[in-house]
Parts: sequence; structure tokens; C-alpha cells
Amino acid sequence: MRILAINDISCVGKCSLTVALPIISACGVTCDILPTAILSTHTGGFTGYTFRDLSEDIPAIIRHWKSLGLRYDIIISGYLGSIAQIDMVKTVRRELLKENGLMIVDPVMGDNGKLYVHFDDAFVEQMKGLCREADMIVPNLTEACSLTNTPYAENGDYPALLRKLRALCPRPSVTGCDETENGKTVCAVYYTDDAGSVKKYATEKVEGAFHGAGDVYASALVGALARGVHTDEAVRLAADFTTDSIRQTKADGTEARYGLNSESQMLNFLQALDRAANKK
Ligand code: PXL
Repeated sequence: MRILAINDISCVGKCSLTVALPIISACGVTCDILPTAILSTHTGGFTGYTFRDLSEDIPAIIRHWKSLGLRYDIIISGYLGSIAQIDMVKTVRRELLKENGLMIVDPVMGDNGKLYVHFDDAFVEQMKGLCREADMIVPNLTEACSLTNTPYAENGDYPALLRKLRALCPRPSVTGCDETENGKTVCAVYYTDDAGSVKKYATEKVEGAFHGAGDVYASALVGALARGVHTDEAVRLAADFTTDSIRQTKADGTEARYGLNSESQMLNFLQALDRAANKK
């Protein structure tokens, strides 16, 4: 199994490639990387960060990989620094994804009801185009609302949101849907299977905003799918790992902008993944 993760390198702050590479590799599959930019930190919660756009290098990287005959079973794209990079990801998919490969798009654009700095409505429009070329998309609630022109609302009608997303991509998975179940607040992932039925997996809600949670979720999901685990089980494993990592971060008292302390939860996740992969 050969996976390609397209994302930025935020040197500090545990998100994008510094999360994708260790998690996907630890799942026991090859993870190559295509960095879109190098930043001293990510853009959420820090000021004064450096940002070097790597767009200029990408066409030559693709040409070199083609000369090596490289082809990917799964490609996952994340943070893209410009509309031009959205087009580059489309080229990578066309030229480097195997015929029956899986294209997964994490449409990284915002959180907590707001777009991140550097993103605007024009970018959202182009991101819709990339989602149309994906087999699976993994937006958080904010991104799902932007992609469907739905006003952002916690406690919204999530199954309806999923059905709207299906107009863009057959298999959406939306994270960060807060709900009340039996008087307790839970955090749910909504997703659809190949037949289009809307499914839900809920974990205990940990209060607070935690940076990089979407990257941990997407990476664990890709790793589990790469090991051949069914989507239902892959969603459960990825959601549990993310929640455990959030709980650990809160227990450690780490500042949210420094990302999730998922390292100490990794072994648990990998053991659960092994059990799921071996029983399928
Ligand atoms: O975790 C999402 C993300 C990835 N990459 C960069 C970011 C963010 C969110 O702020 O700024 C550079």
C-alpha cells in the first residue's frame, strides 16, 4: 500500500504533515509526502509565522515521480495555500492515483464557524470543485457548512447536511457535530456509506477547542482504510483515537495551539487497528 499525503509542513503546532506522516506510517503502510508550504508554525493562534509557498516545486516533483513510475493506492489532500494548488492536486490525482485508488480530500479551510486566515469565498468555490473529484471528503462542521452554503450552526440538522454534501462527493464524513444524547453532550462524526445511508458515531465530548484534531482524525482514518478496514470501523477507530488524544492534551494542560498529544495514545489505536484488520 502506497499512500500520498499532500499537506503543508507546519514546523511547530502538530498538524498537517507532522501529524499525517507519523500516524499513517505507524499504521504499517508507506506514506510519501507532497509539501505544499513550509511555515514556522500553523496559522491558527500564532502571529509572526513564516510561510514559504512551495507551488513552484510541485510540477517538477510530479514529473520526477512519474519518471519513477510511482502510483498511489490512496491520495489524501489537506491544507492548500492557493487556488493554483487546488489545480495541482487535481493533476496529481489524474496522473498518480491508481485506477481503483481512493482520493480523499480534507477541505481544510476553517473551524469554529470561521474560515482560517488566507481563505475566502473564491477559495471555497474552488474547493467544491476538488471535492467533486474525491471519493471521500472529511470536512469538519465549519467546512461542511461552507461547502454547502449552510449557515453554521452547532446542533444543526446533520443528516440533512450530509445529504447536501453528497451532491459534491459520494462519501462525506463530517467531524465535530455536537449533540445532546440522554442529557449528555457528545461529539459525533456523521458519514455515509457507499449506498448513501447516513450513519453516526459519537464519542464523549471534551470541552474546549483543540487545534489539529481534524488532521489526527483524517490521518487515522486513511491509515485504517489503507489496512483494509471497513469504513464503519475505520470511522470508529479514528474518532476514538482523536477523542483519546484530545483527552490526553487536556489532562496534560498543553496550550491548544500546540496541537494534540496523540503520541501516548498511538499504541492503543494501533492495537485496536490490528484487531480490526485481522478479523476482517
Ligand atoms: O490543522 C489545519 C491547518 C493546517 N495547516 C495550516 C493551518 C491549519 C489551521 O489553522 O494553519 C498551515
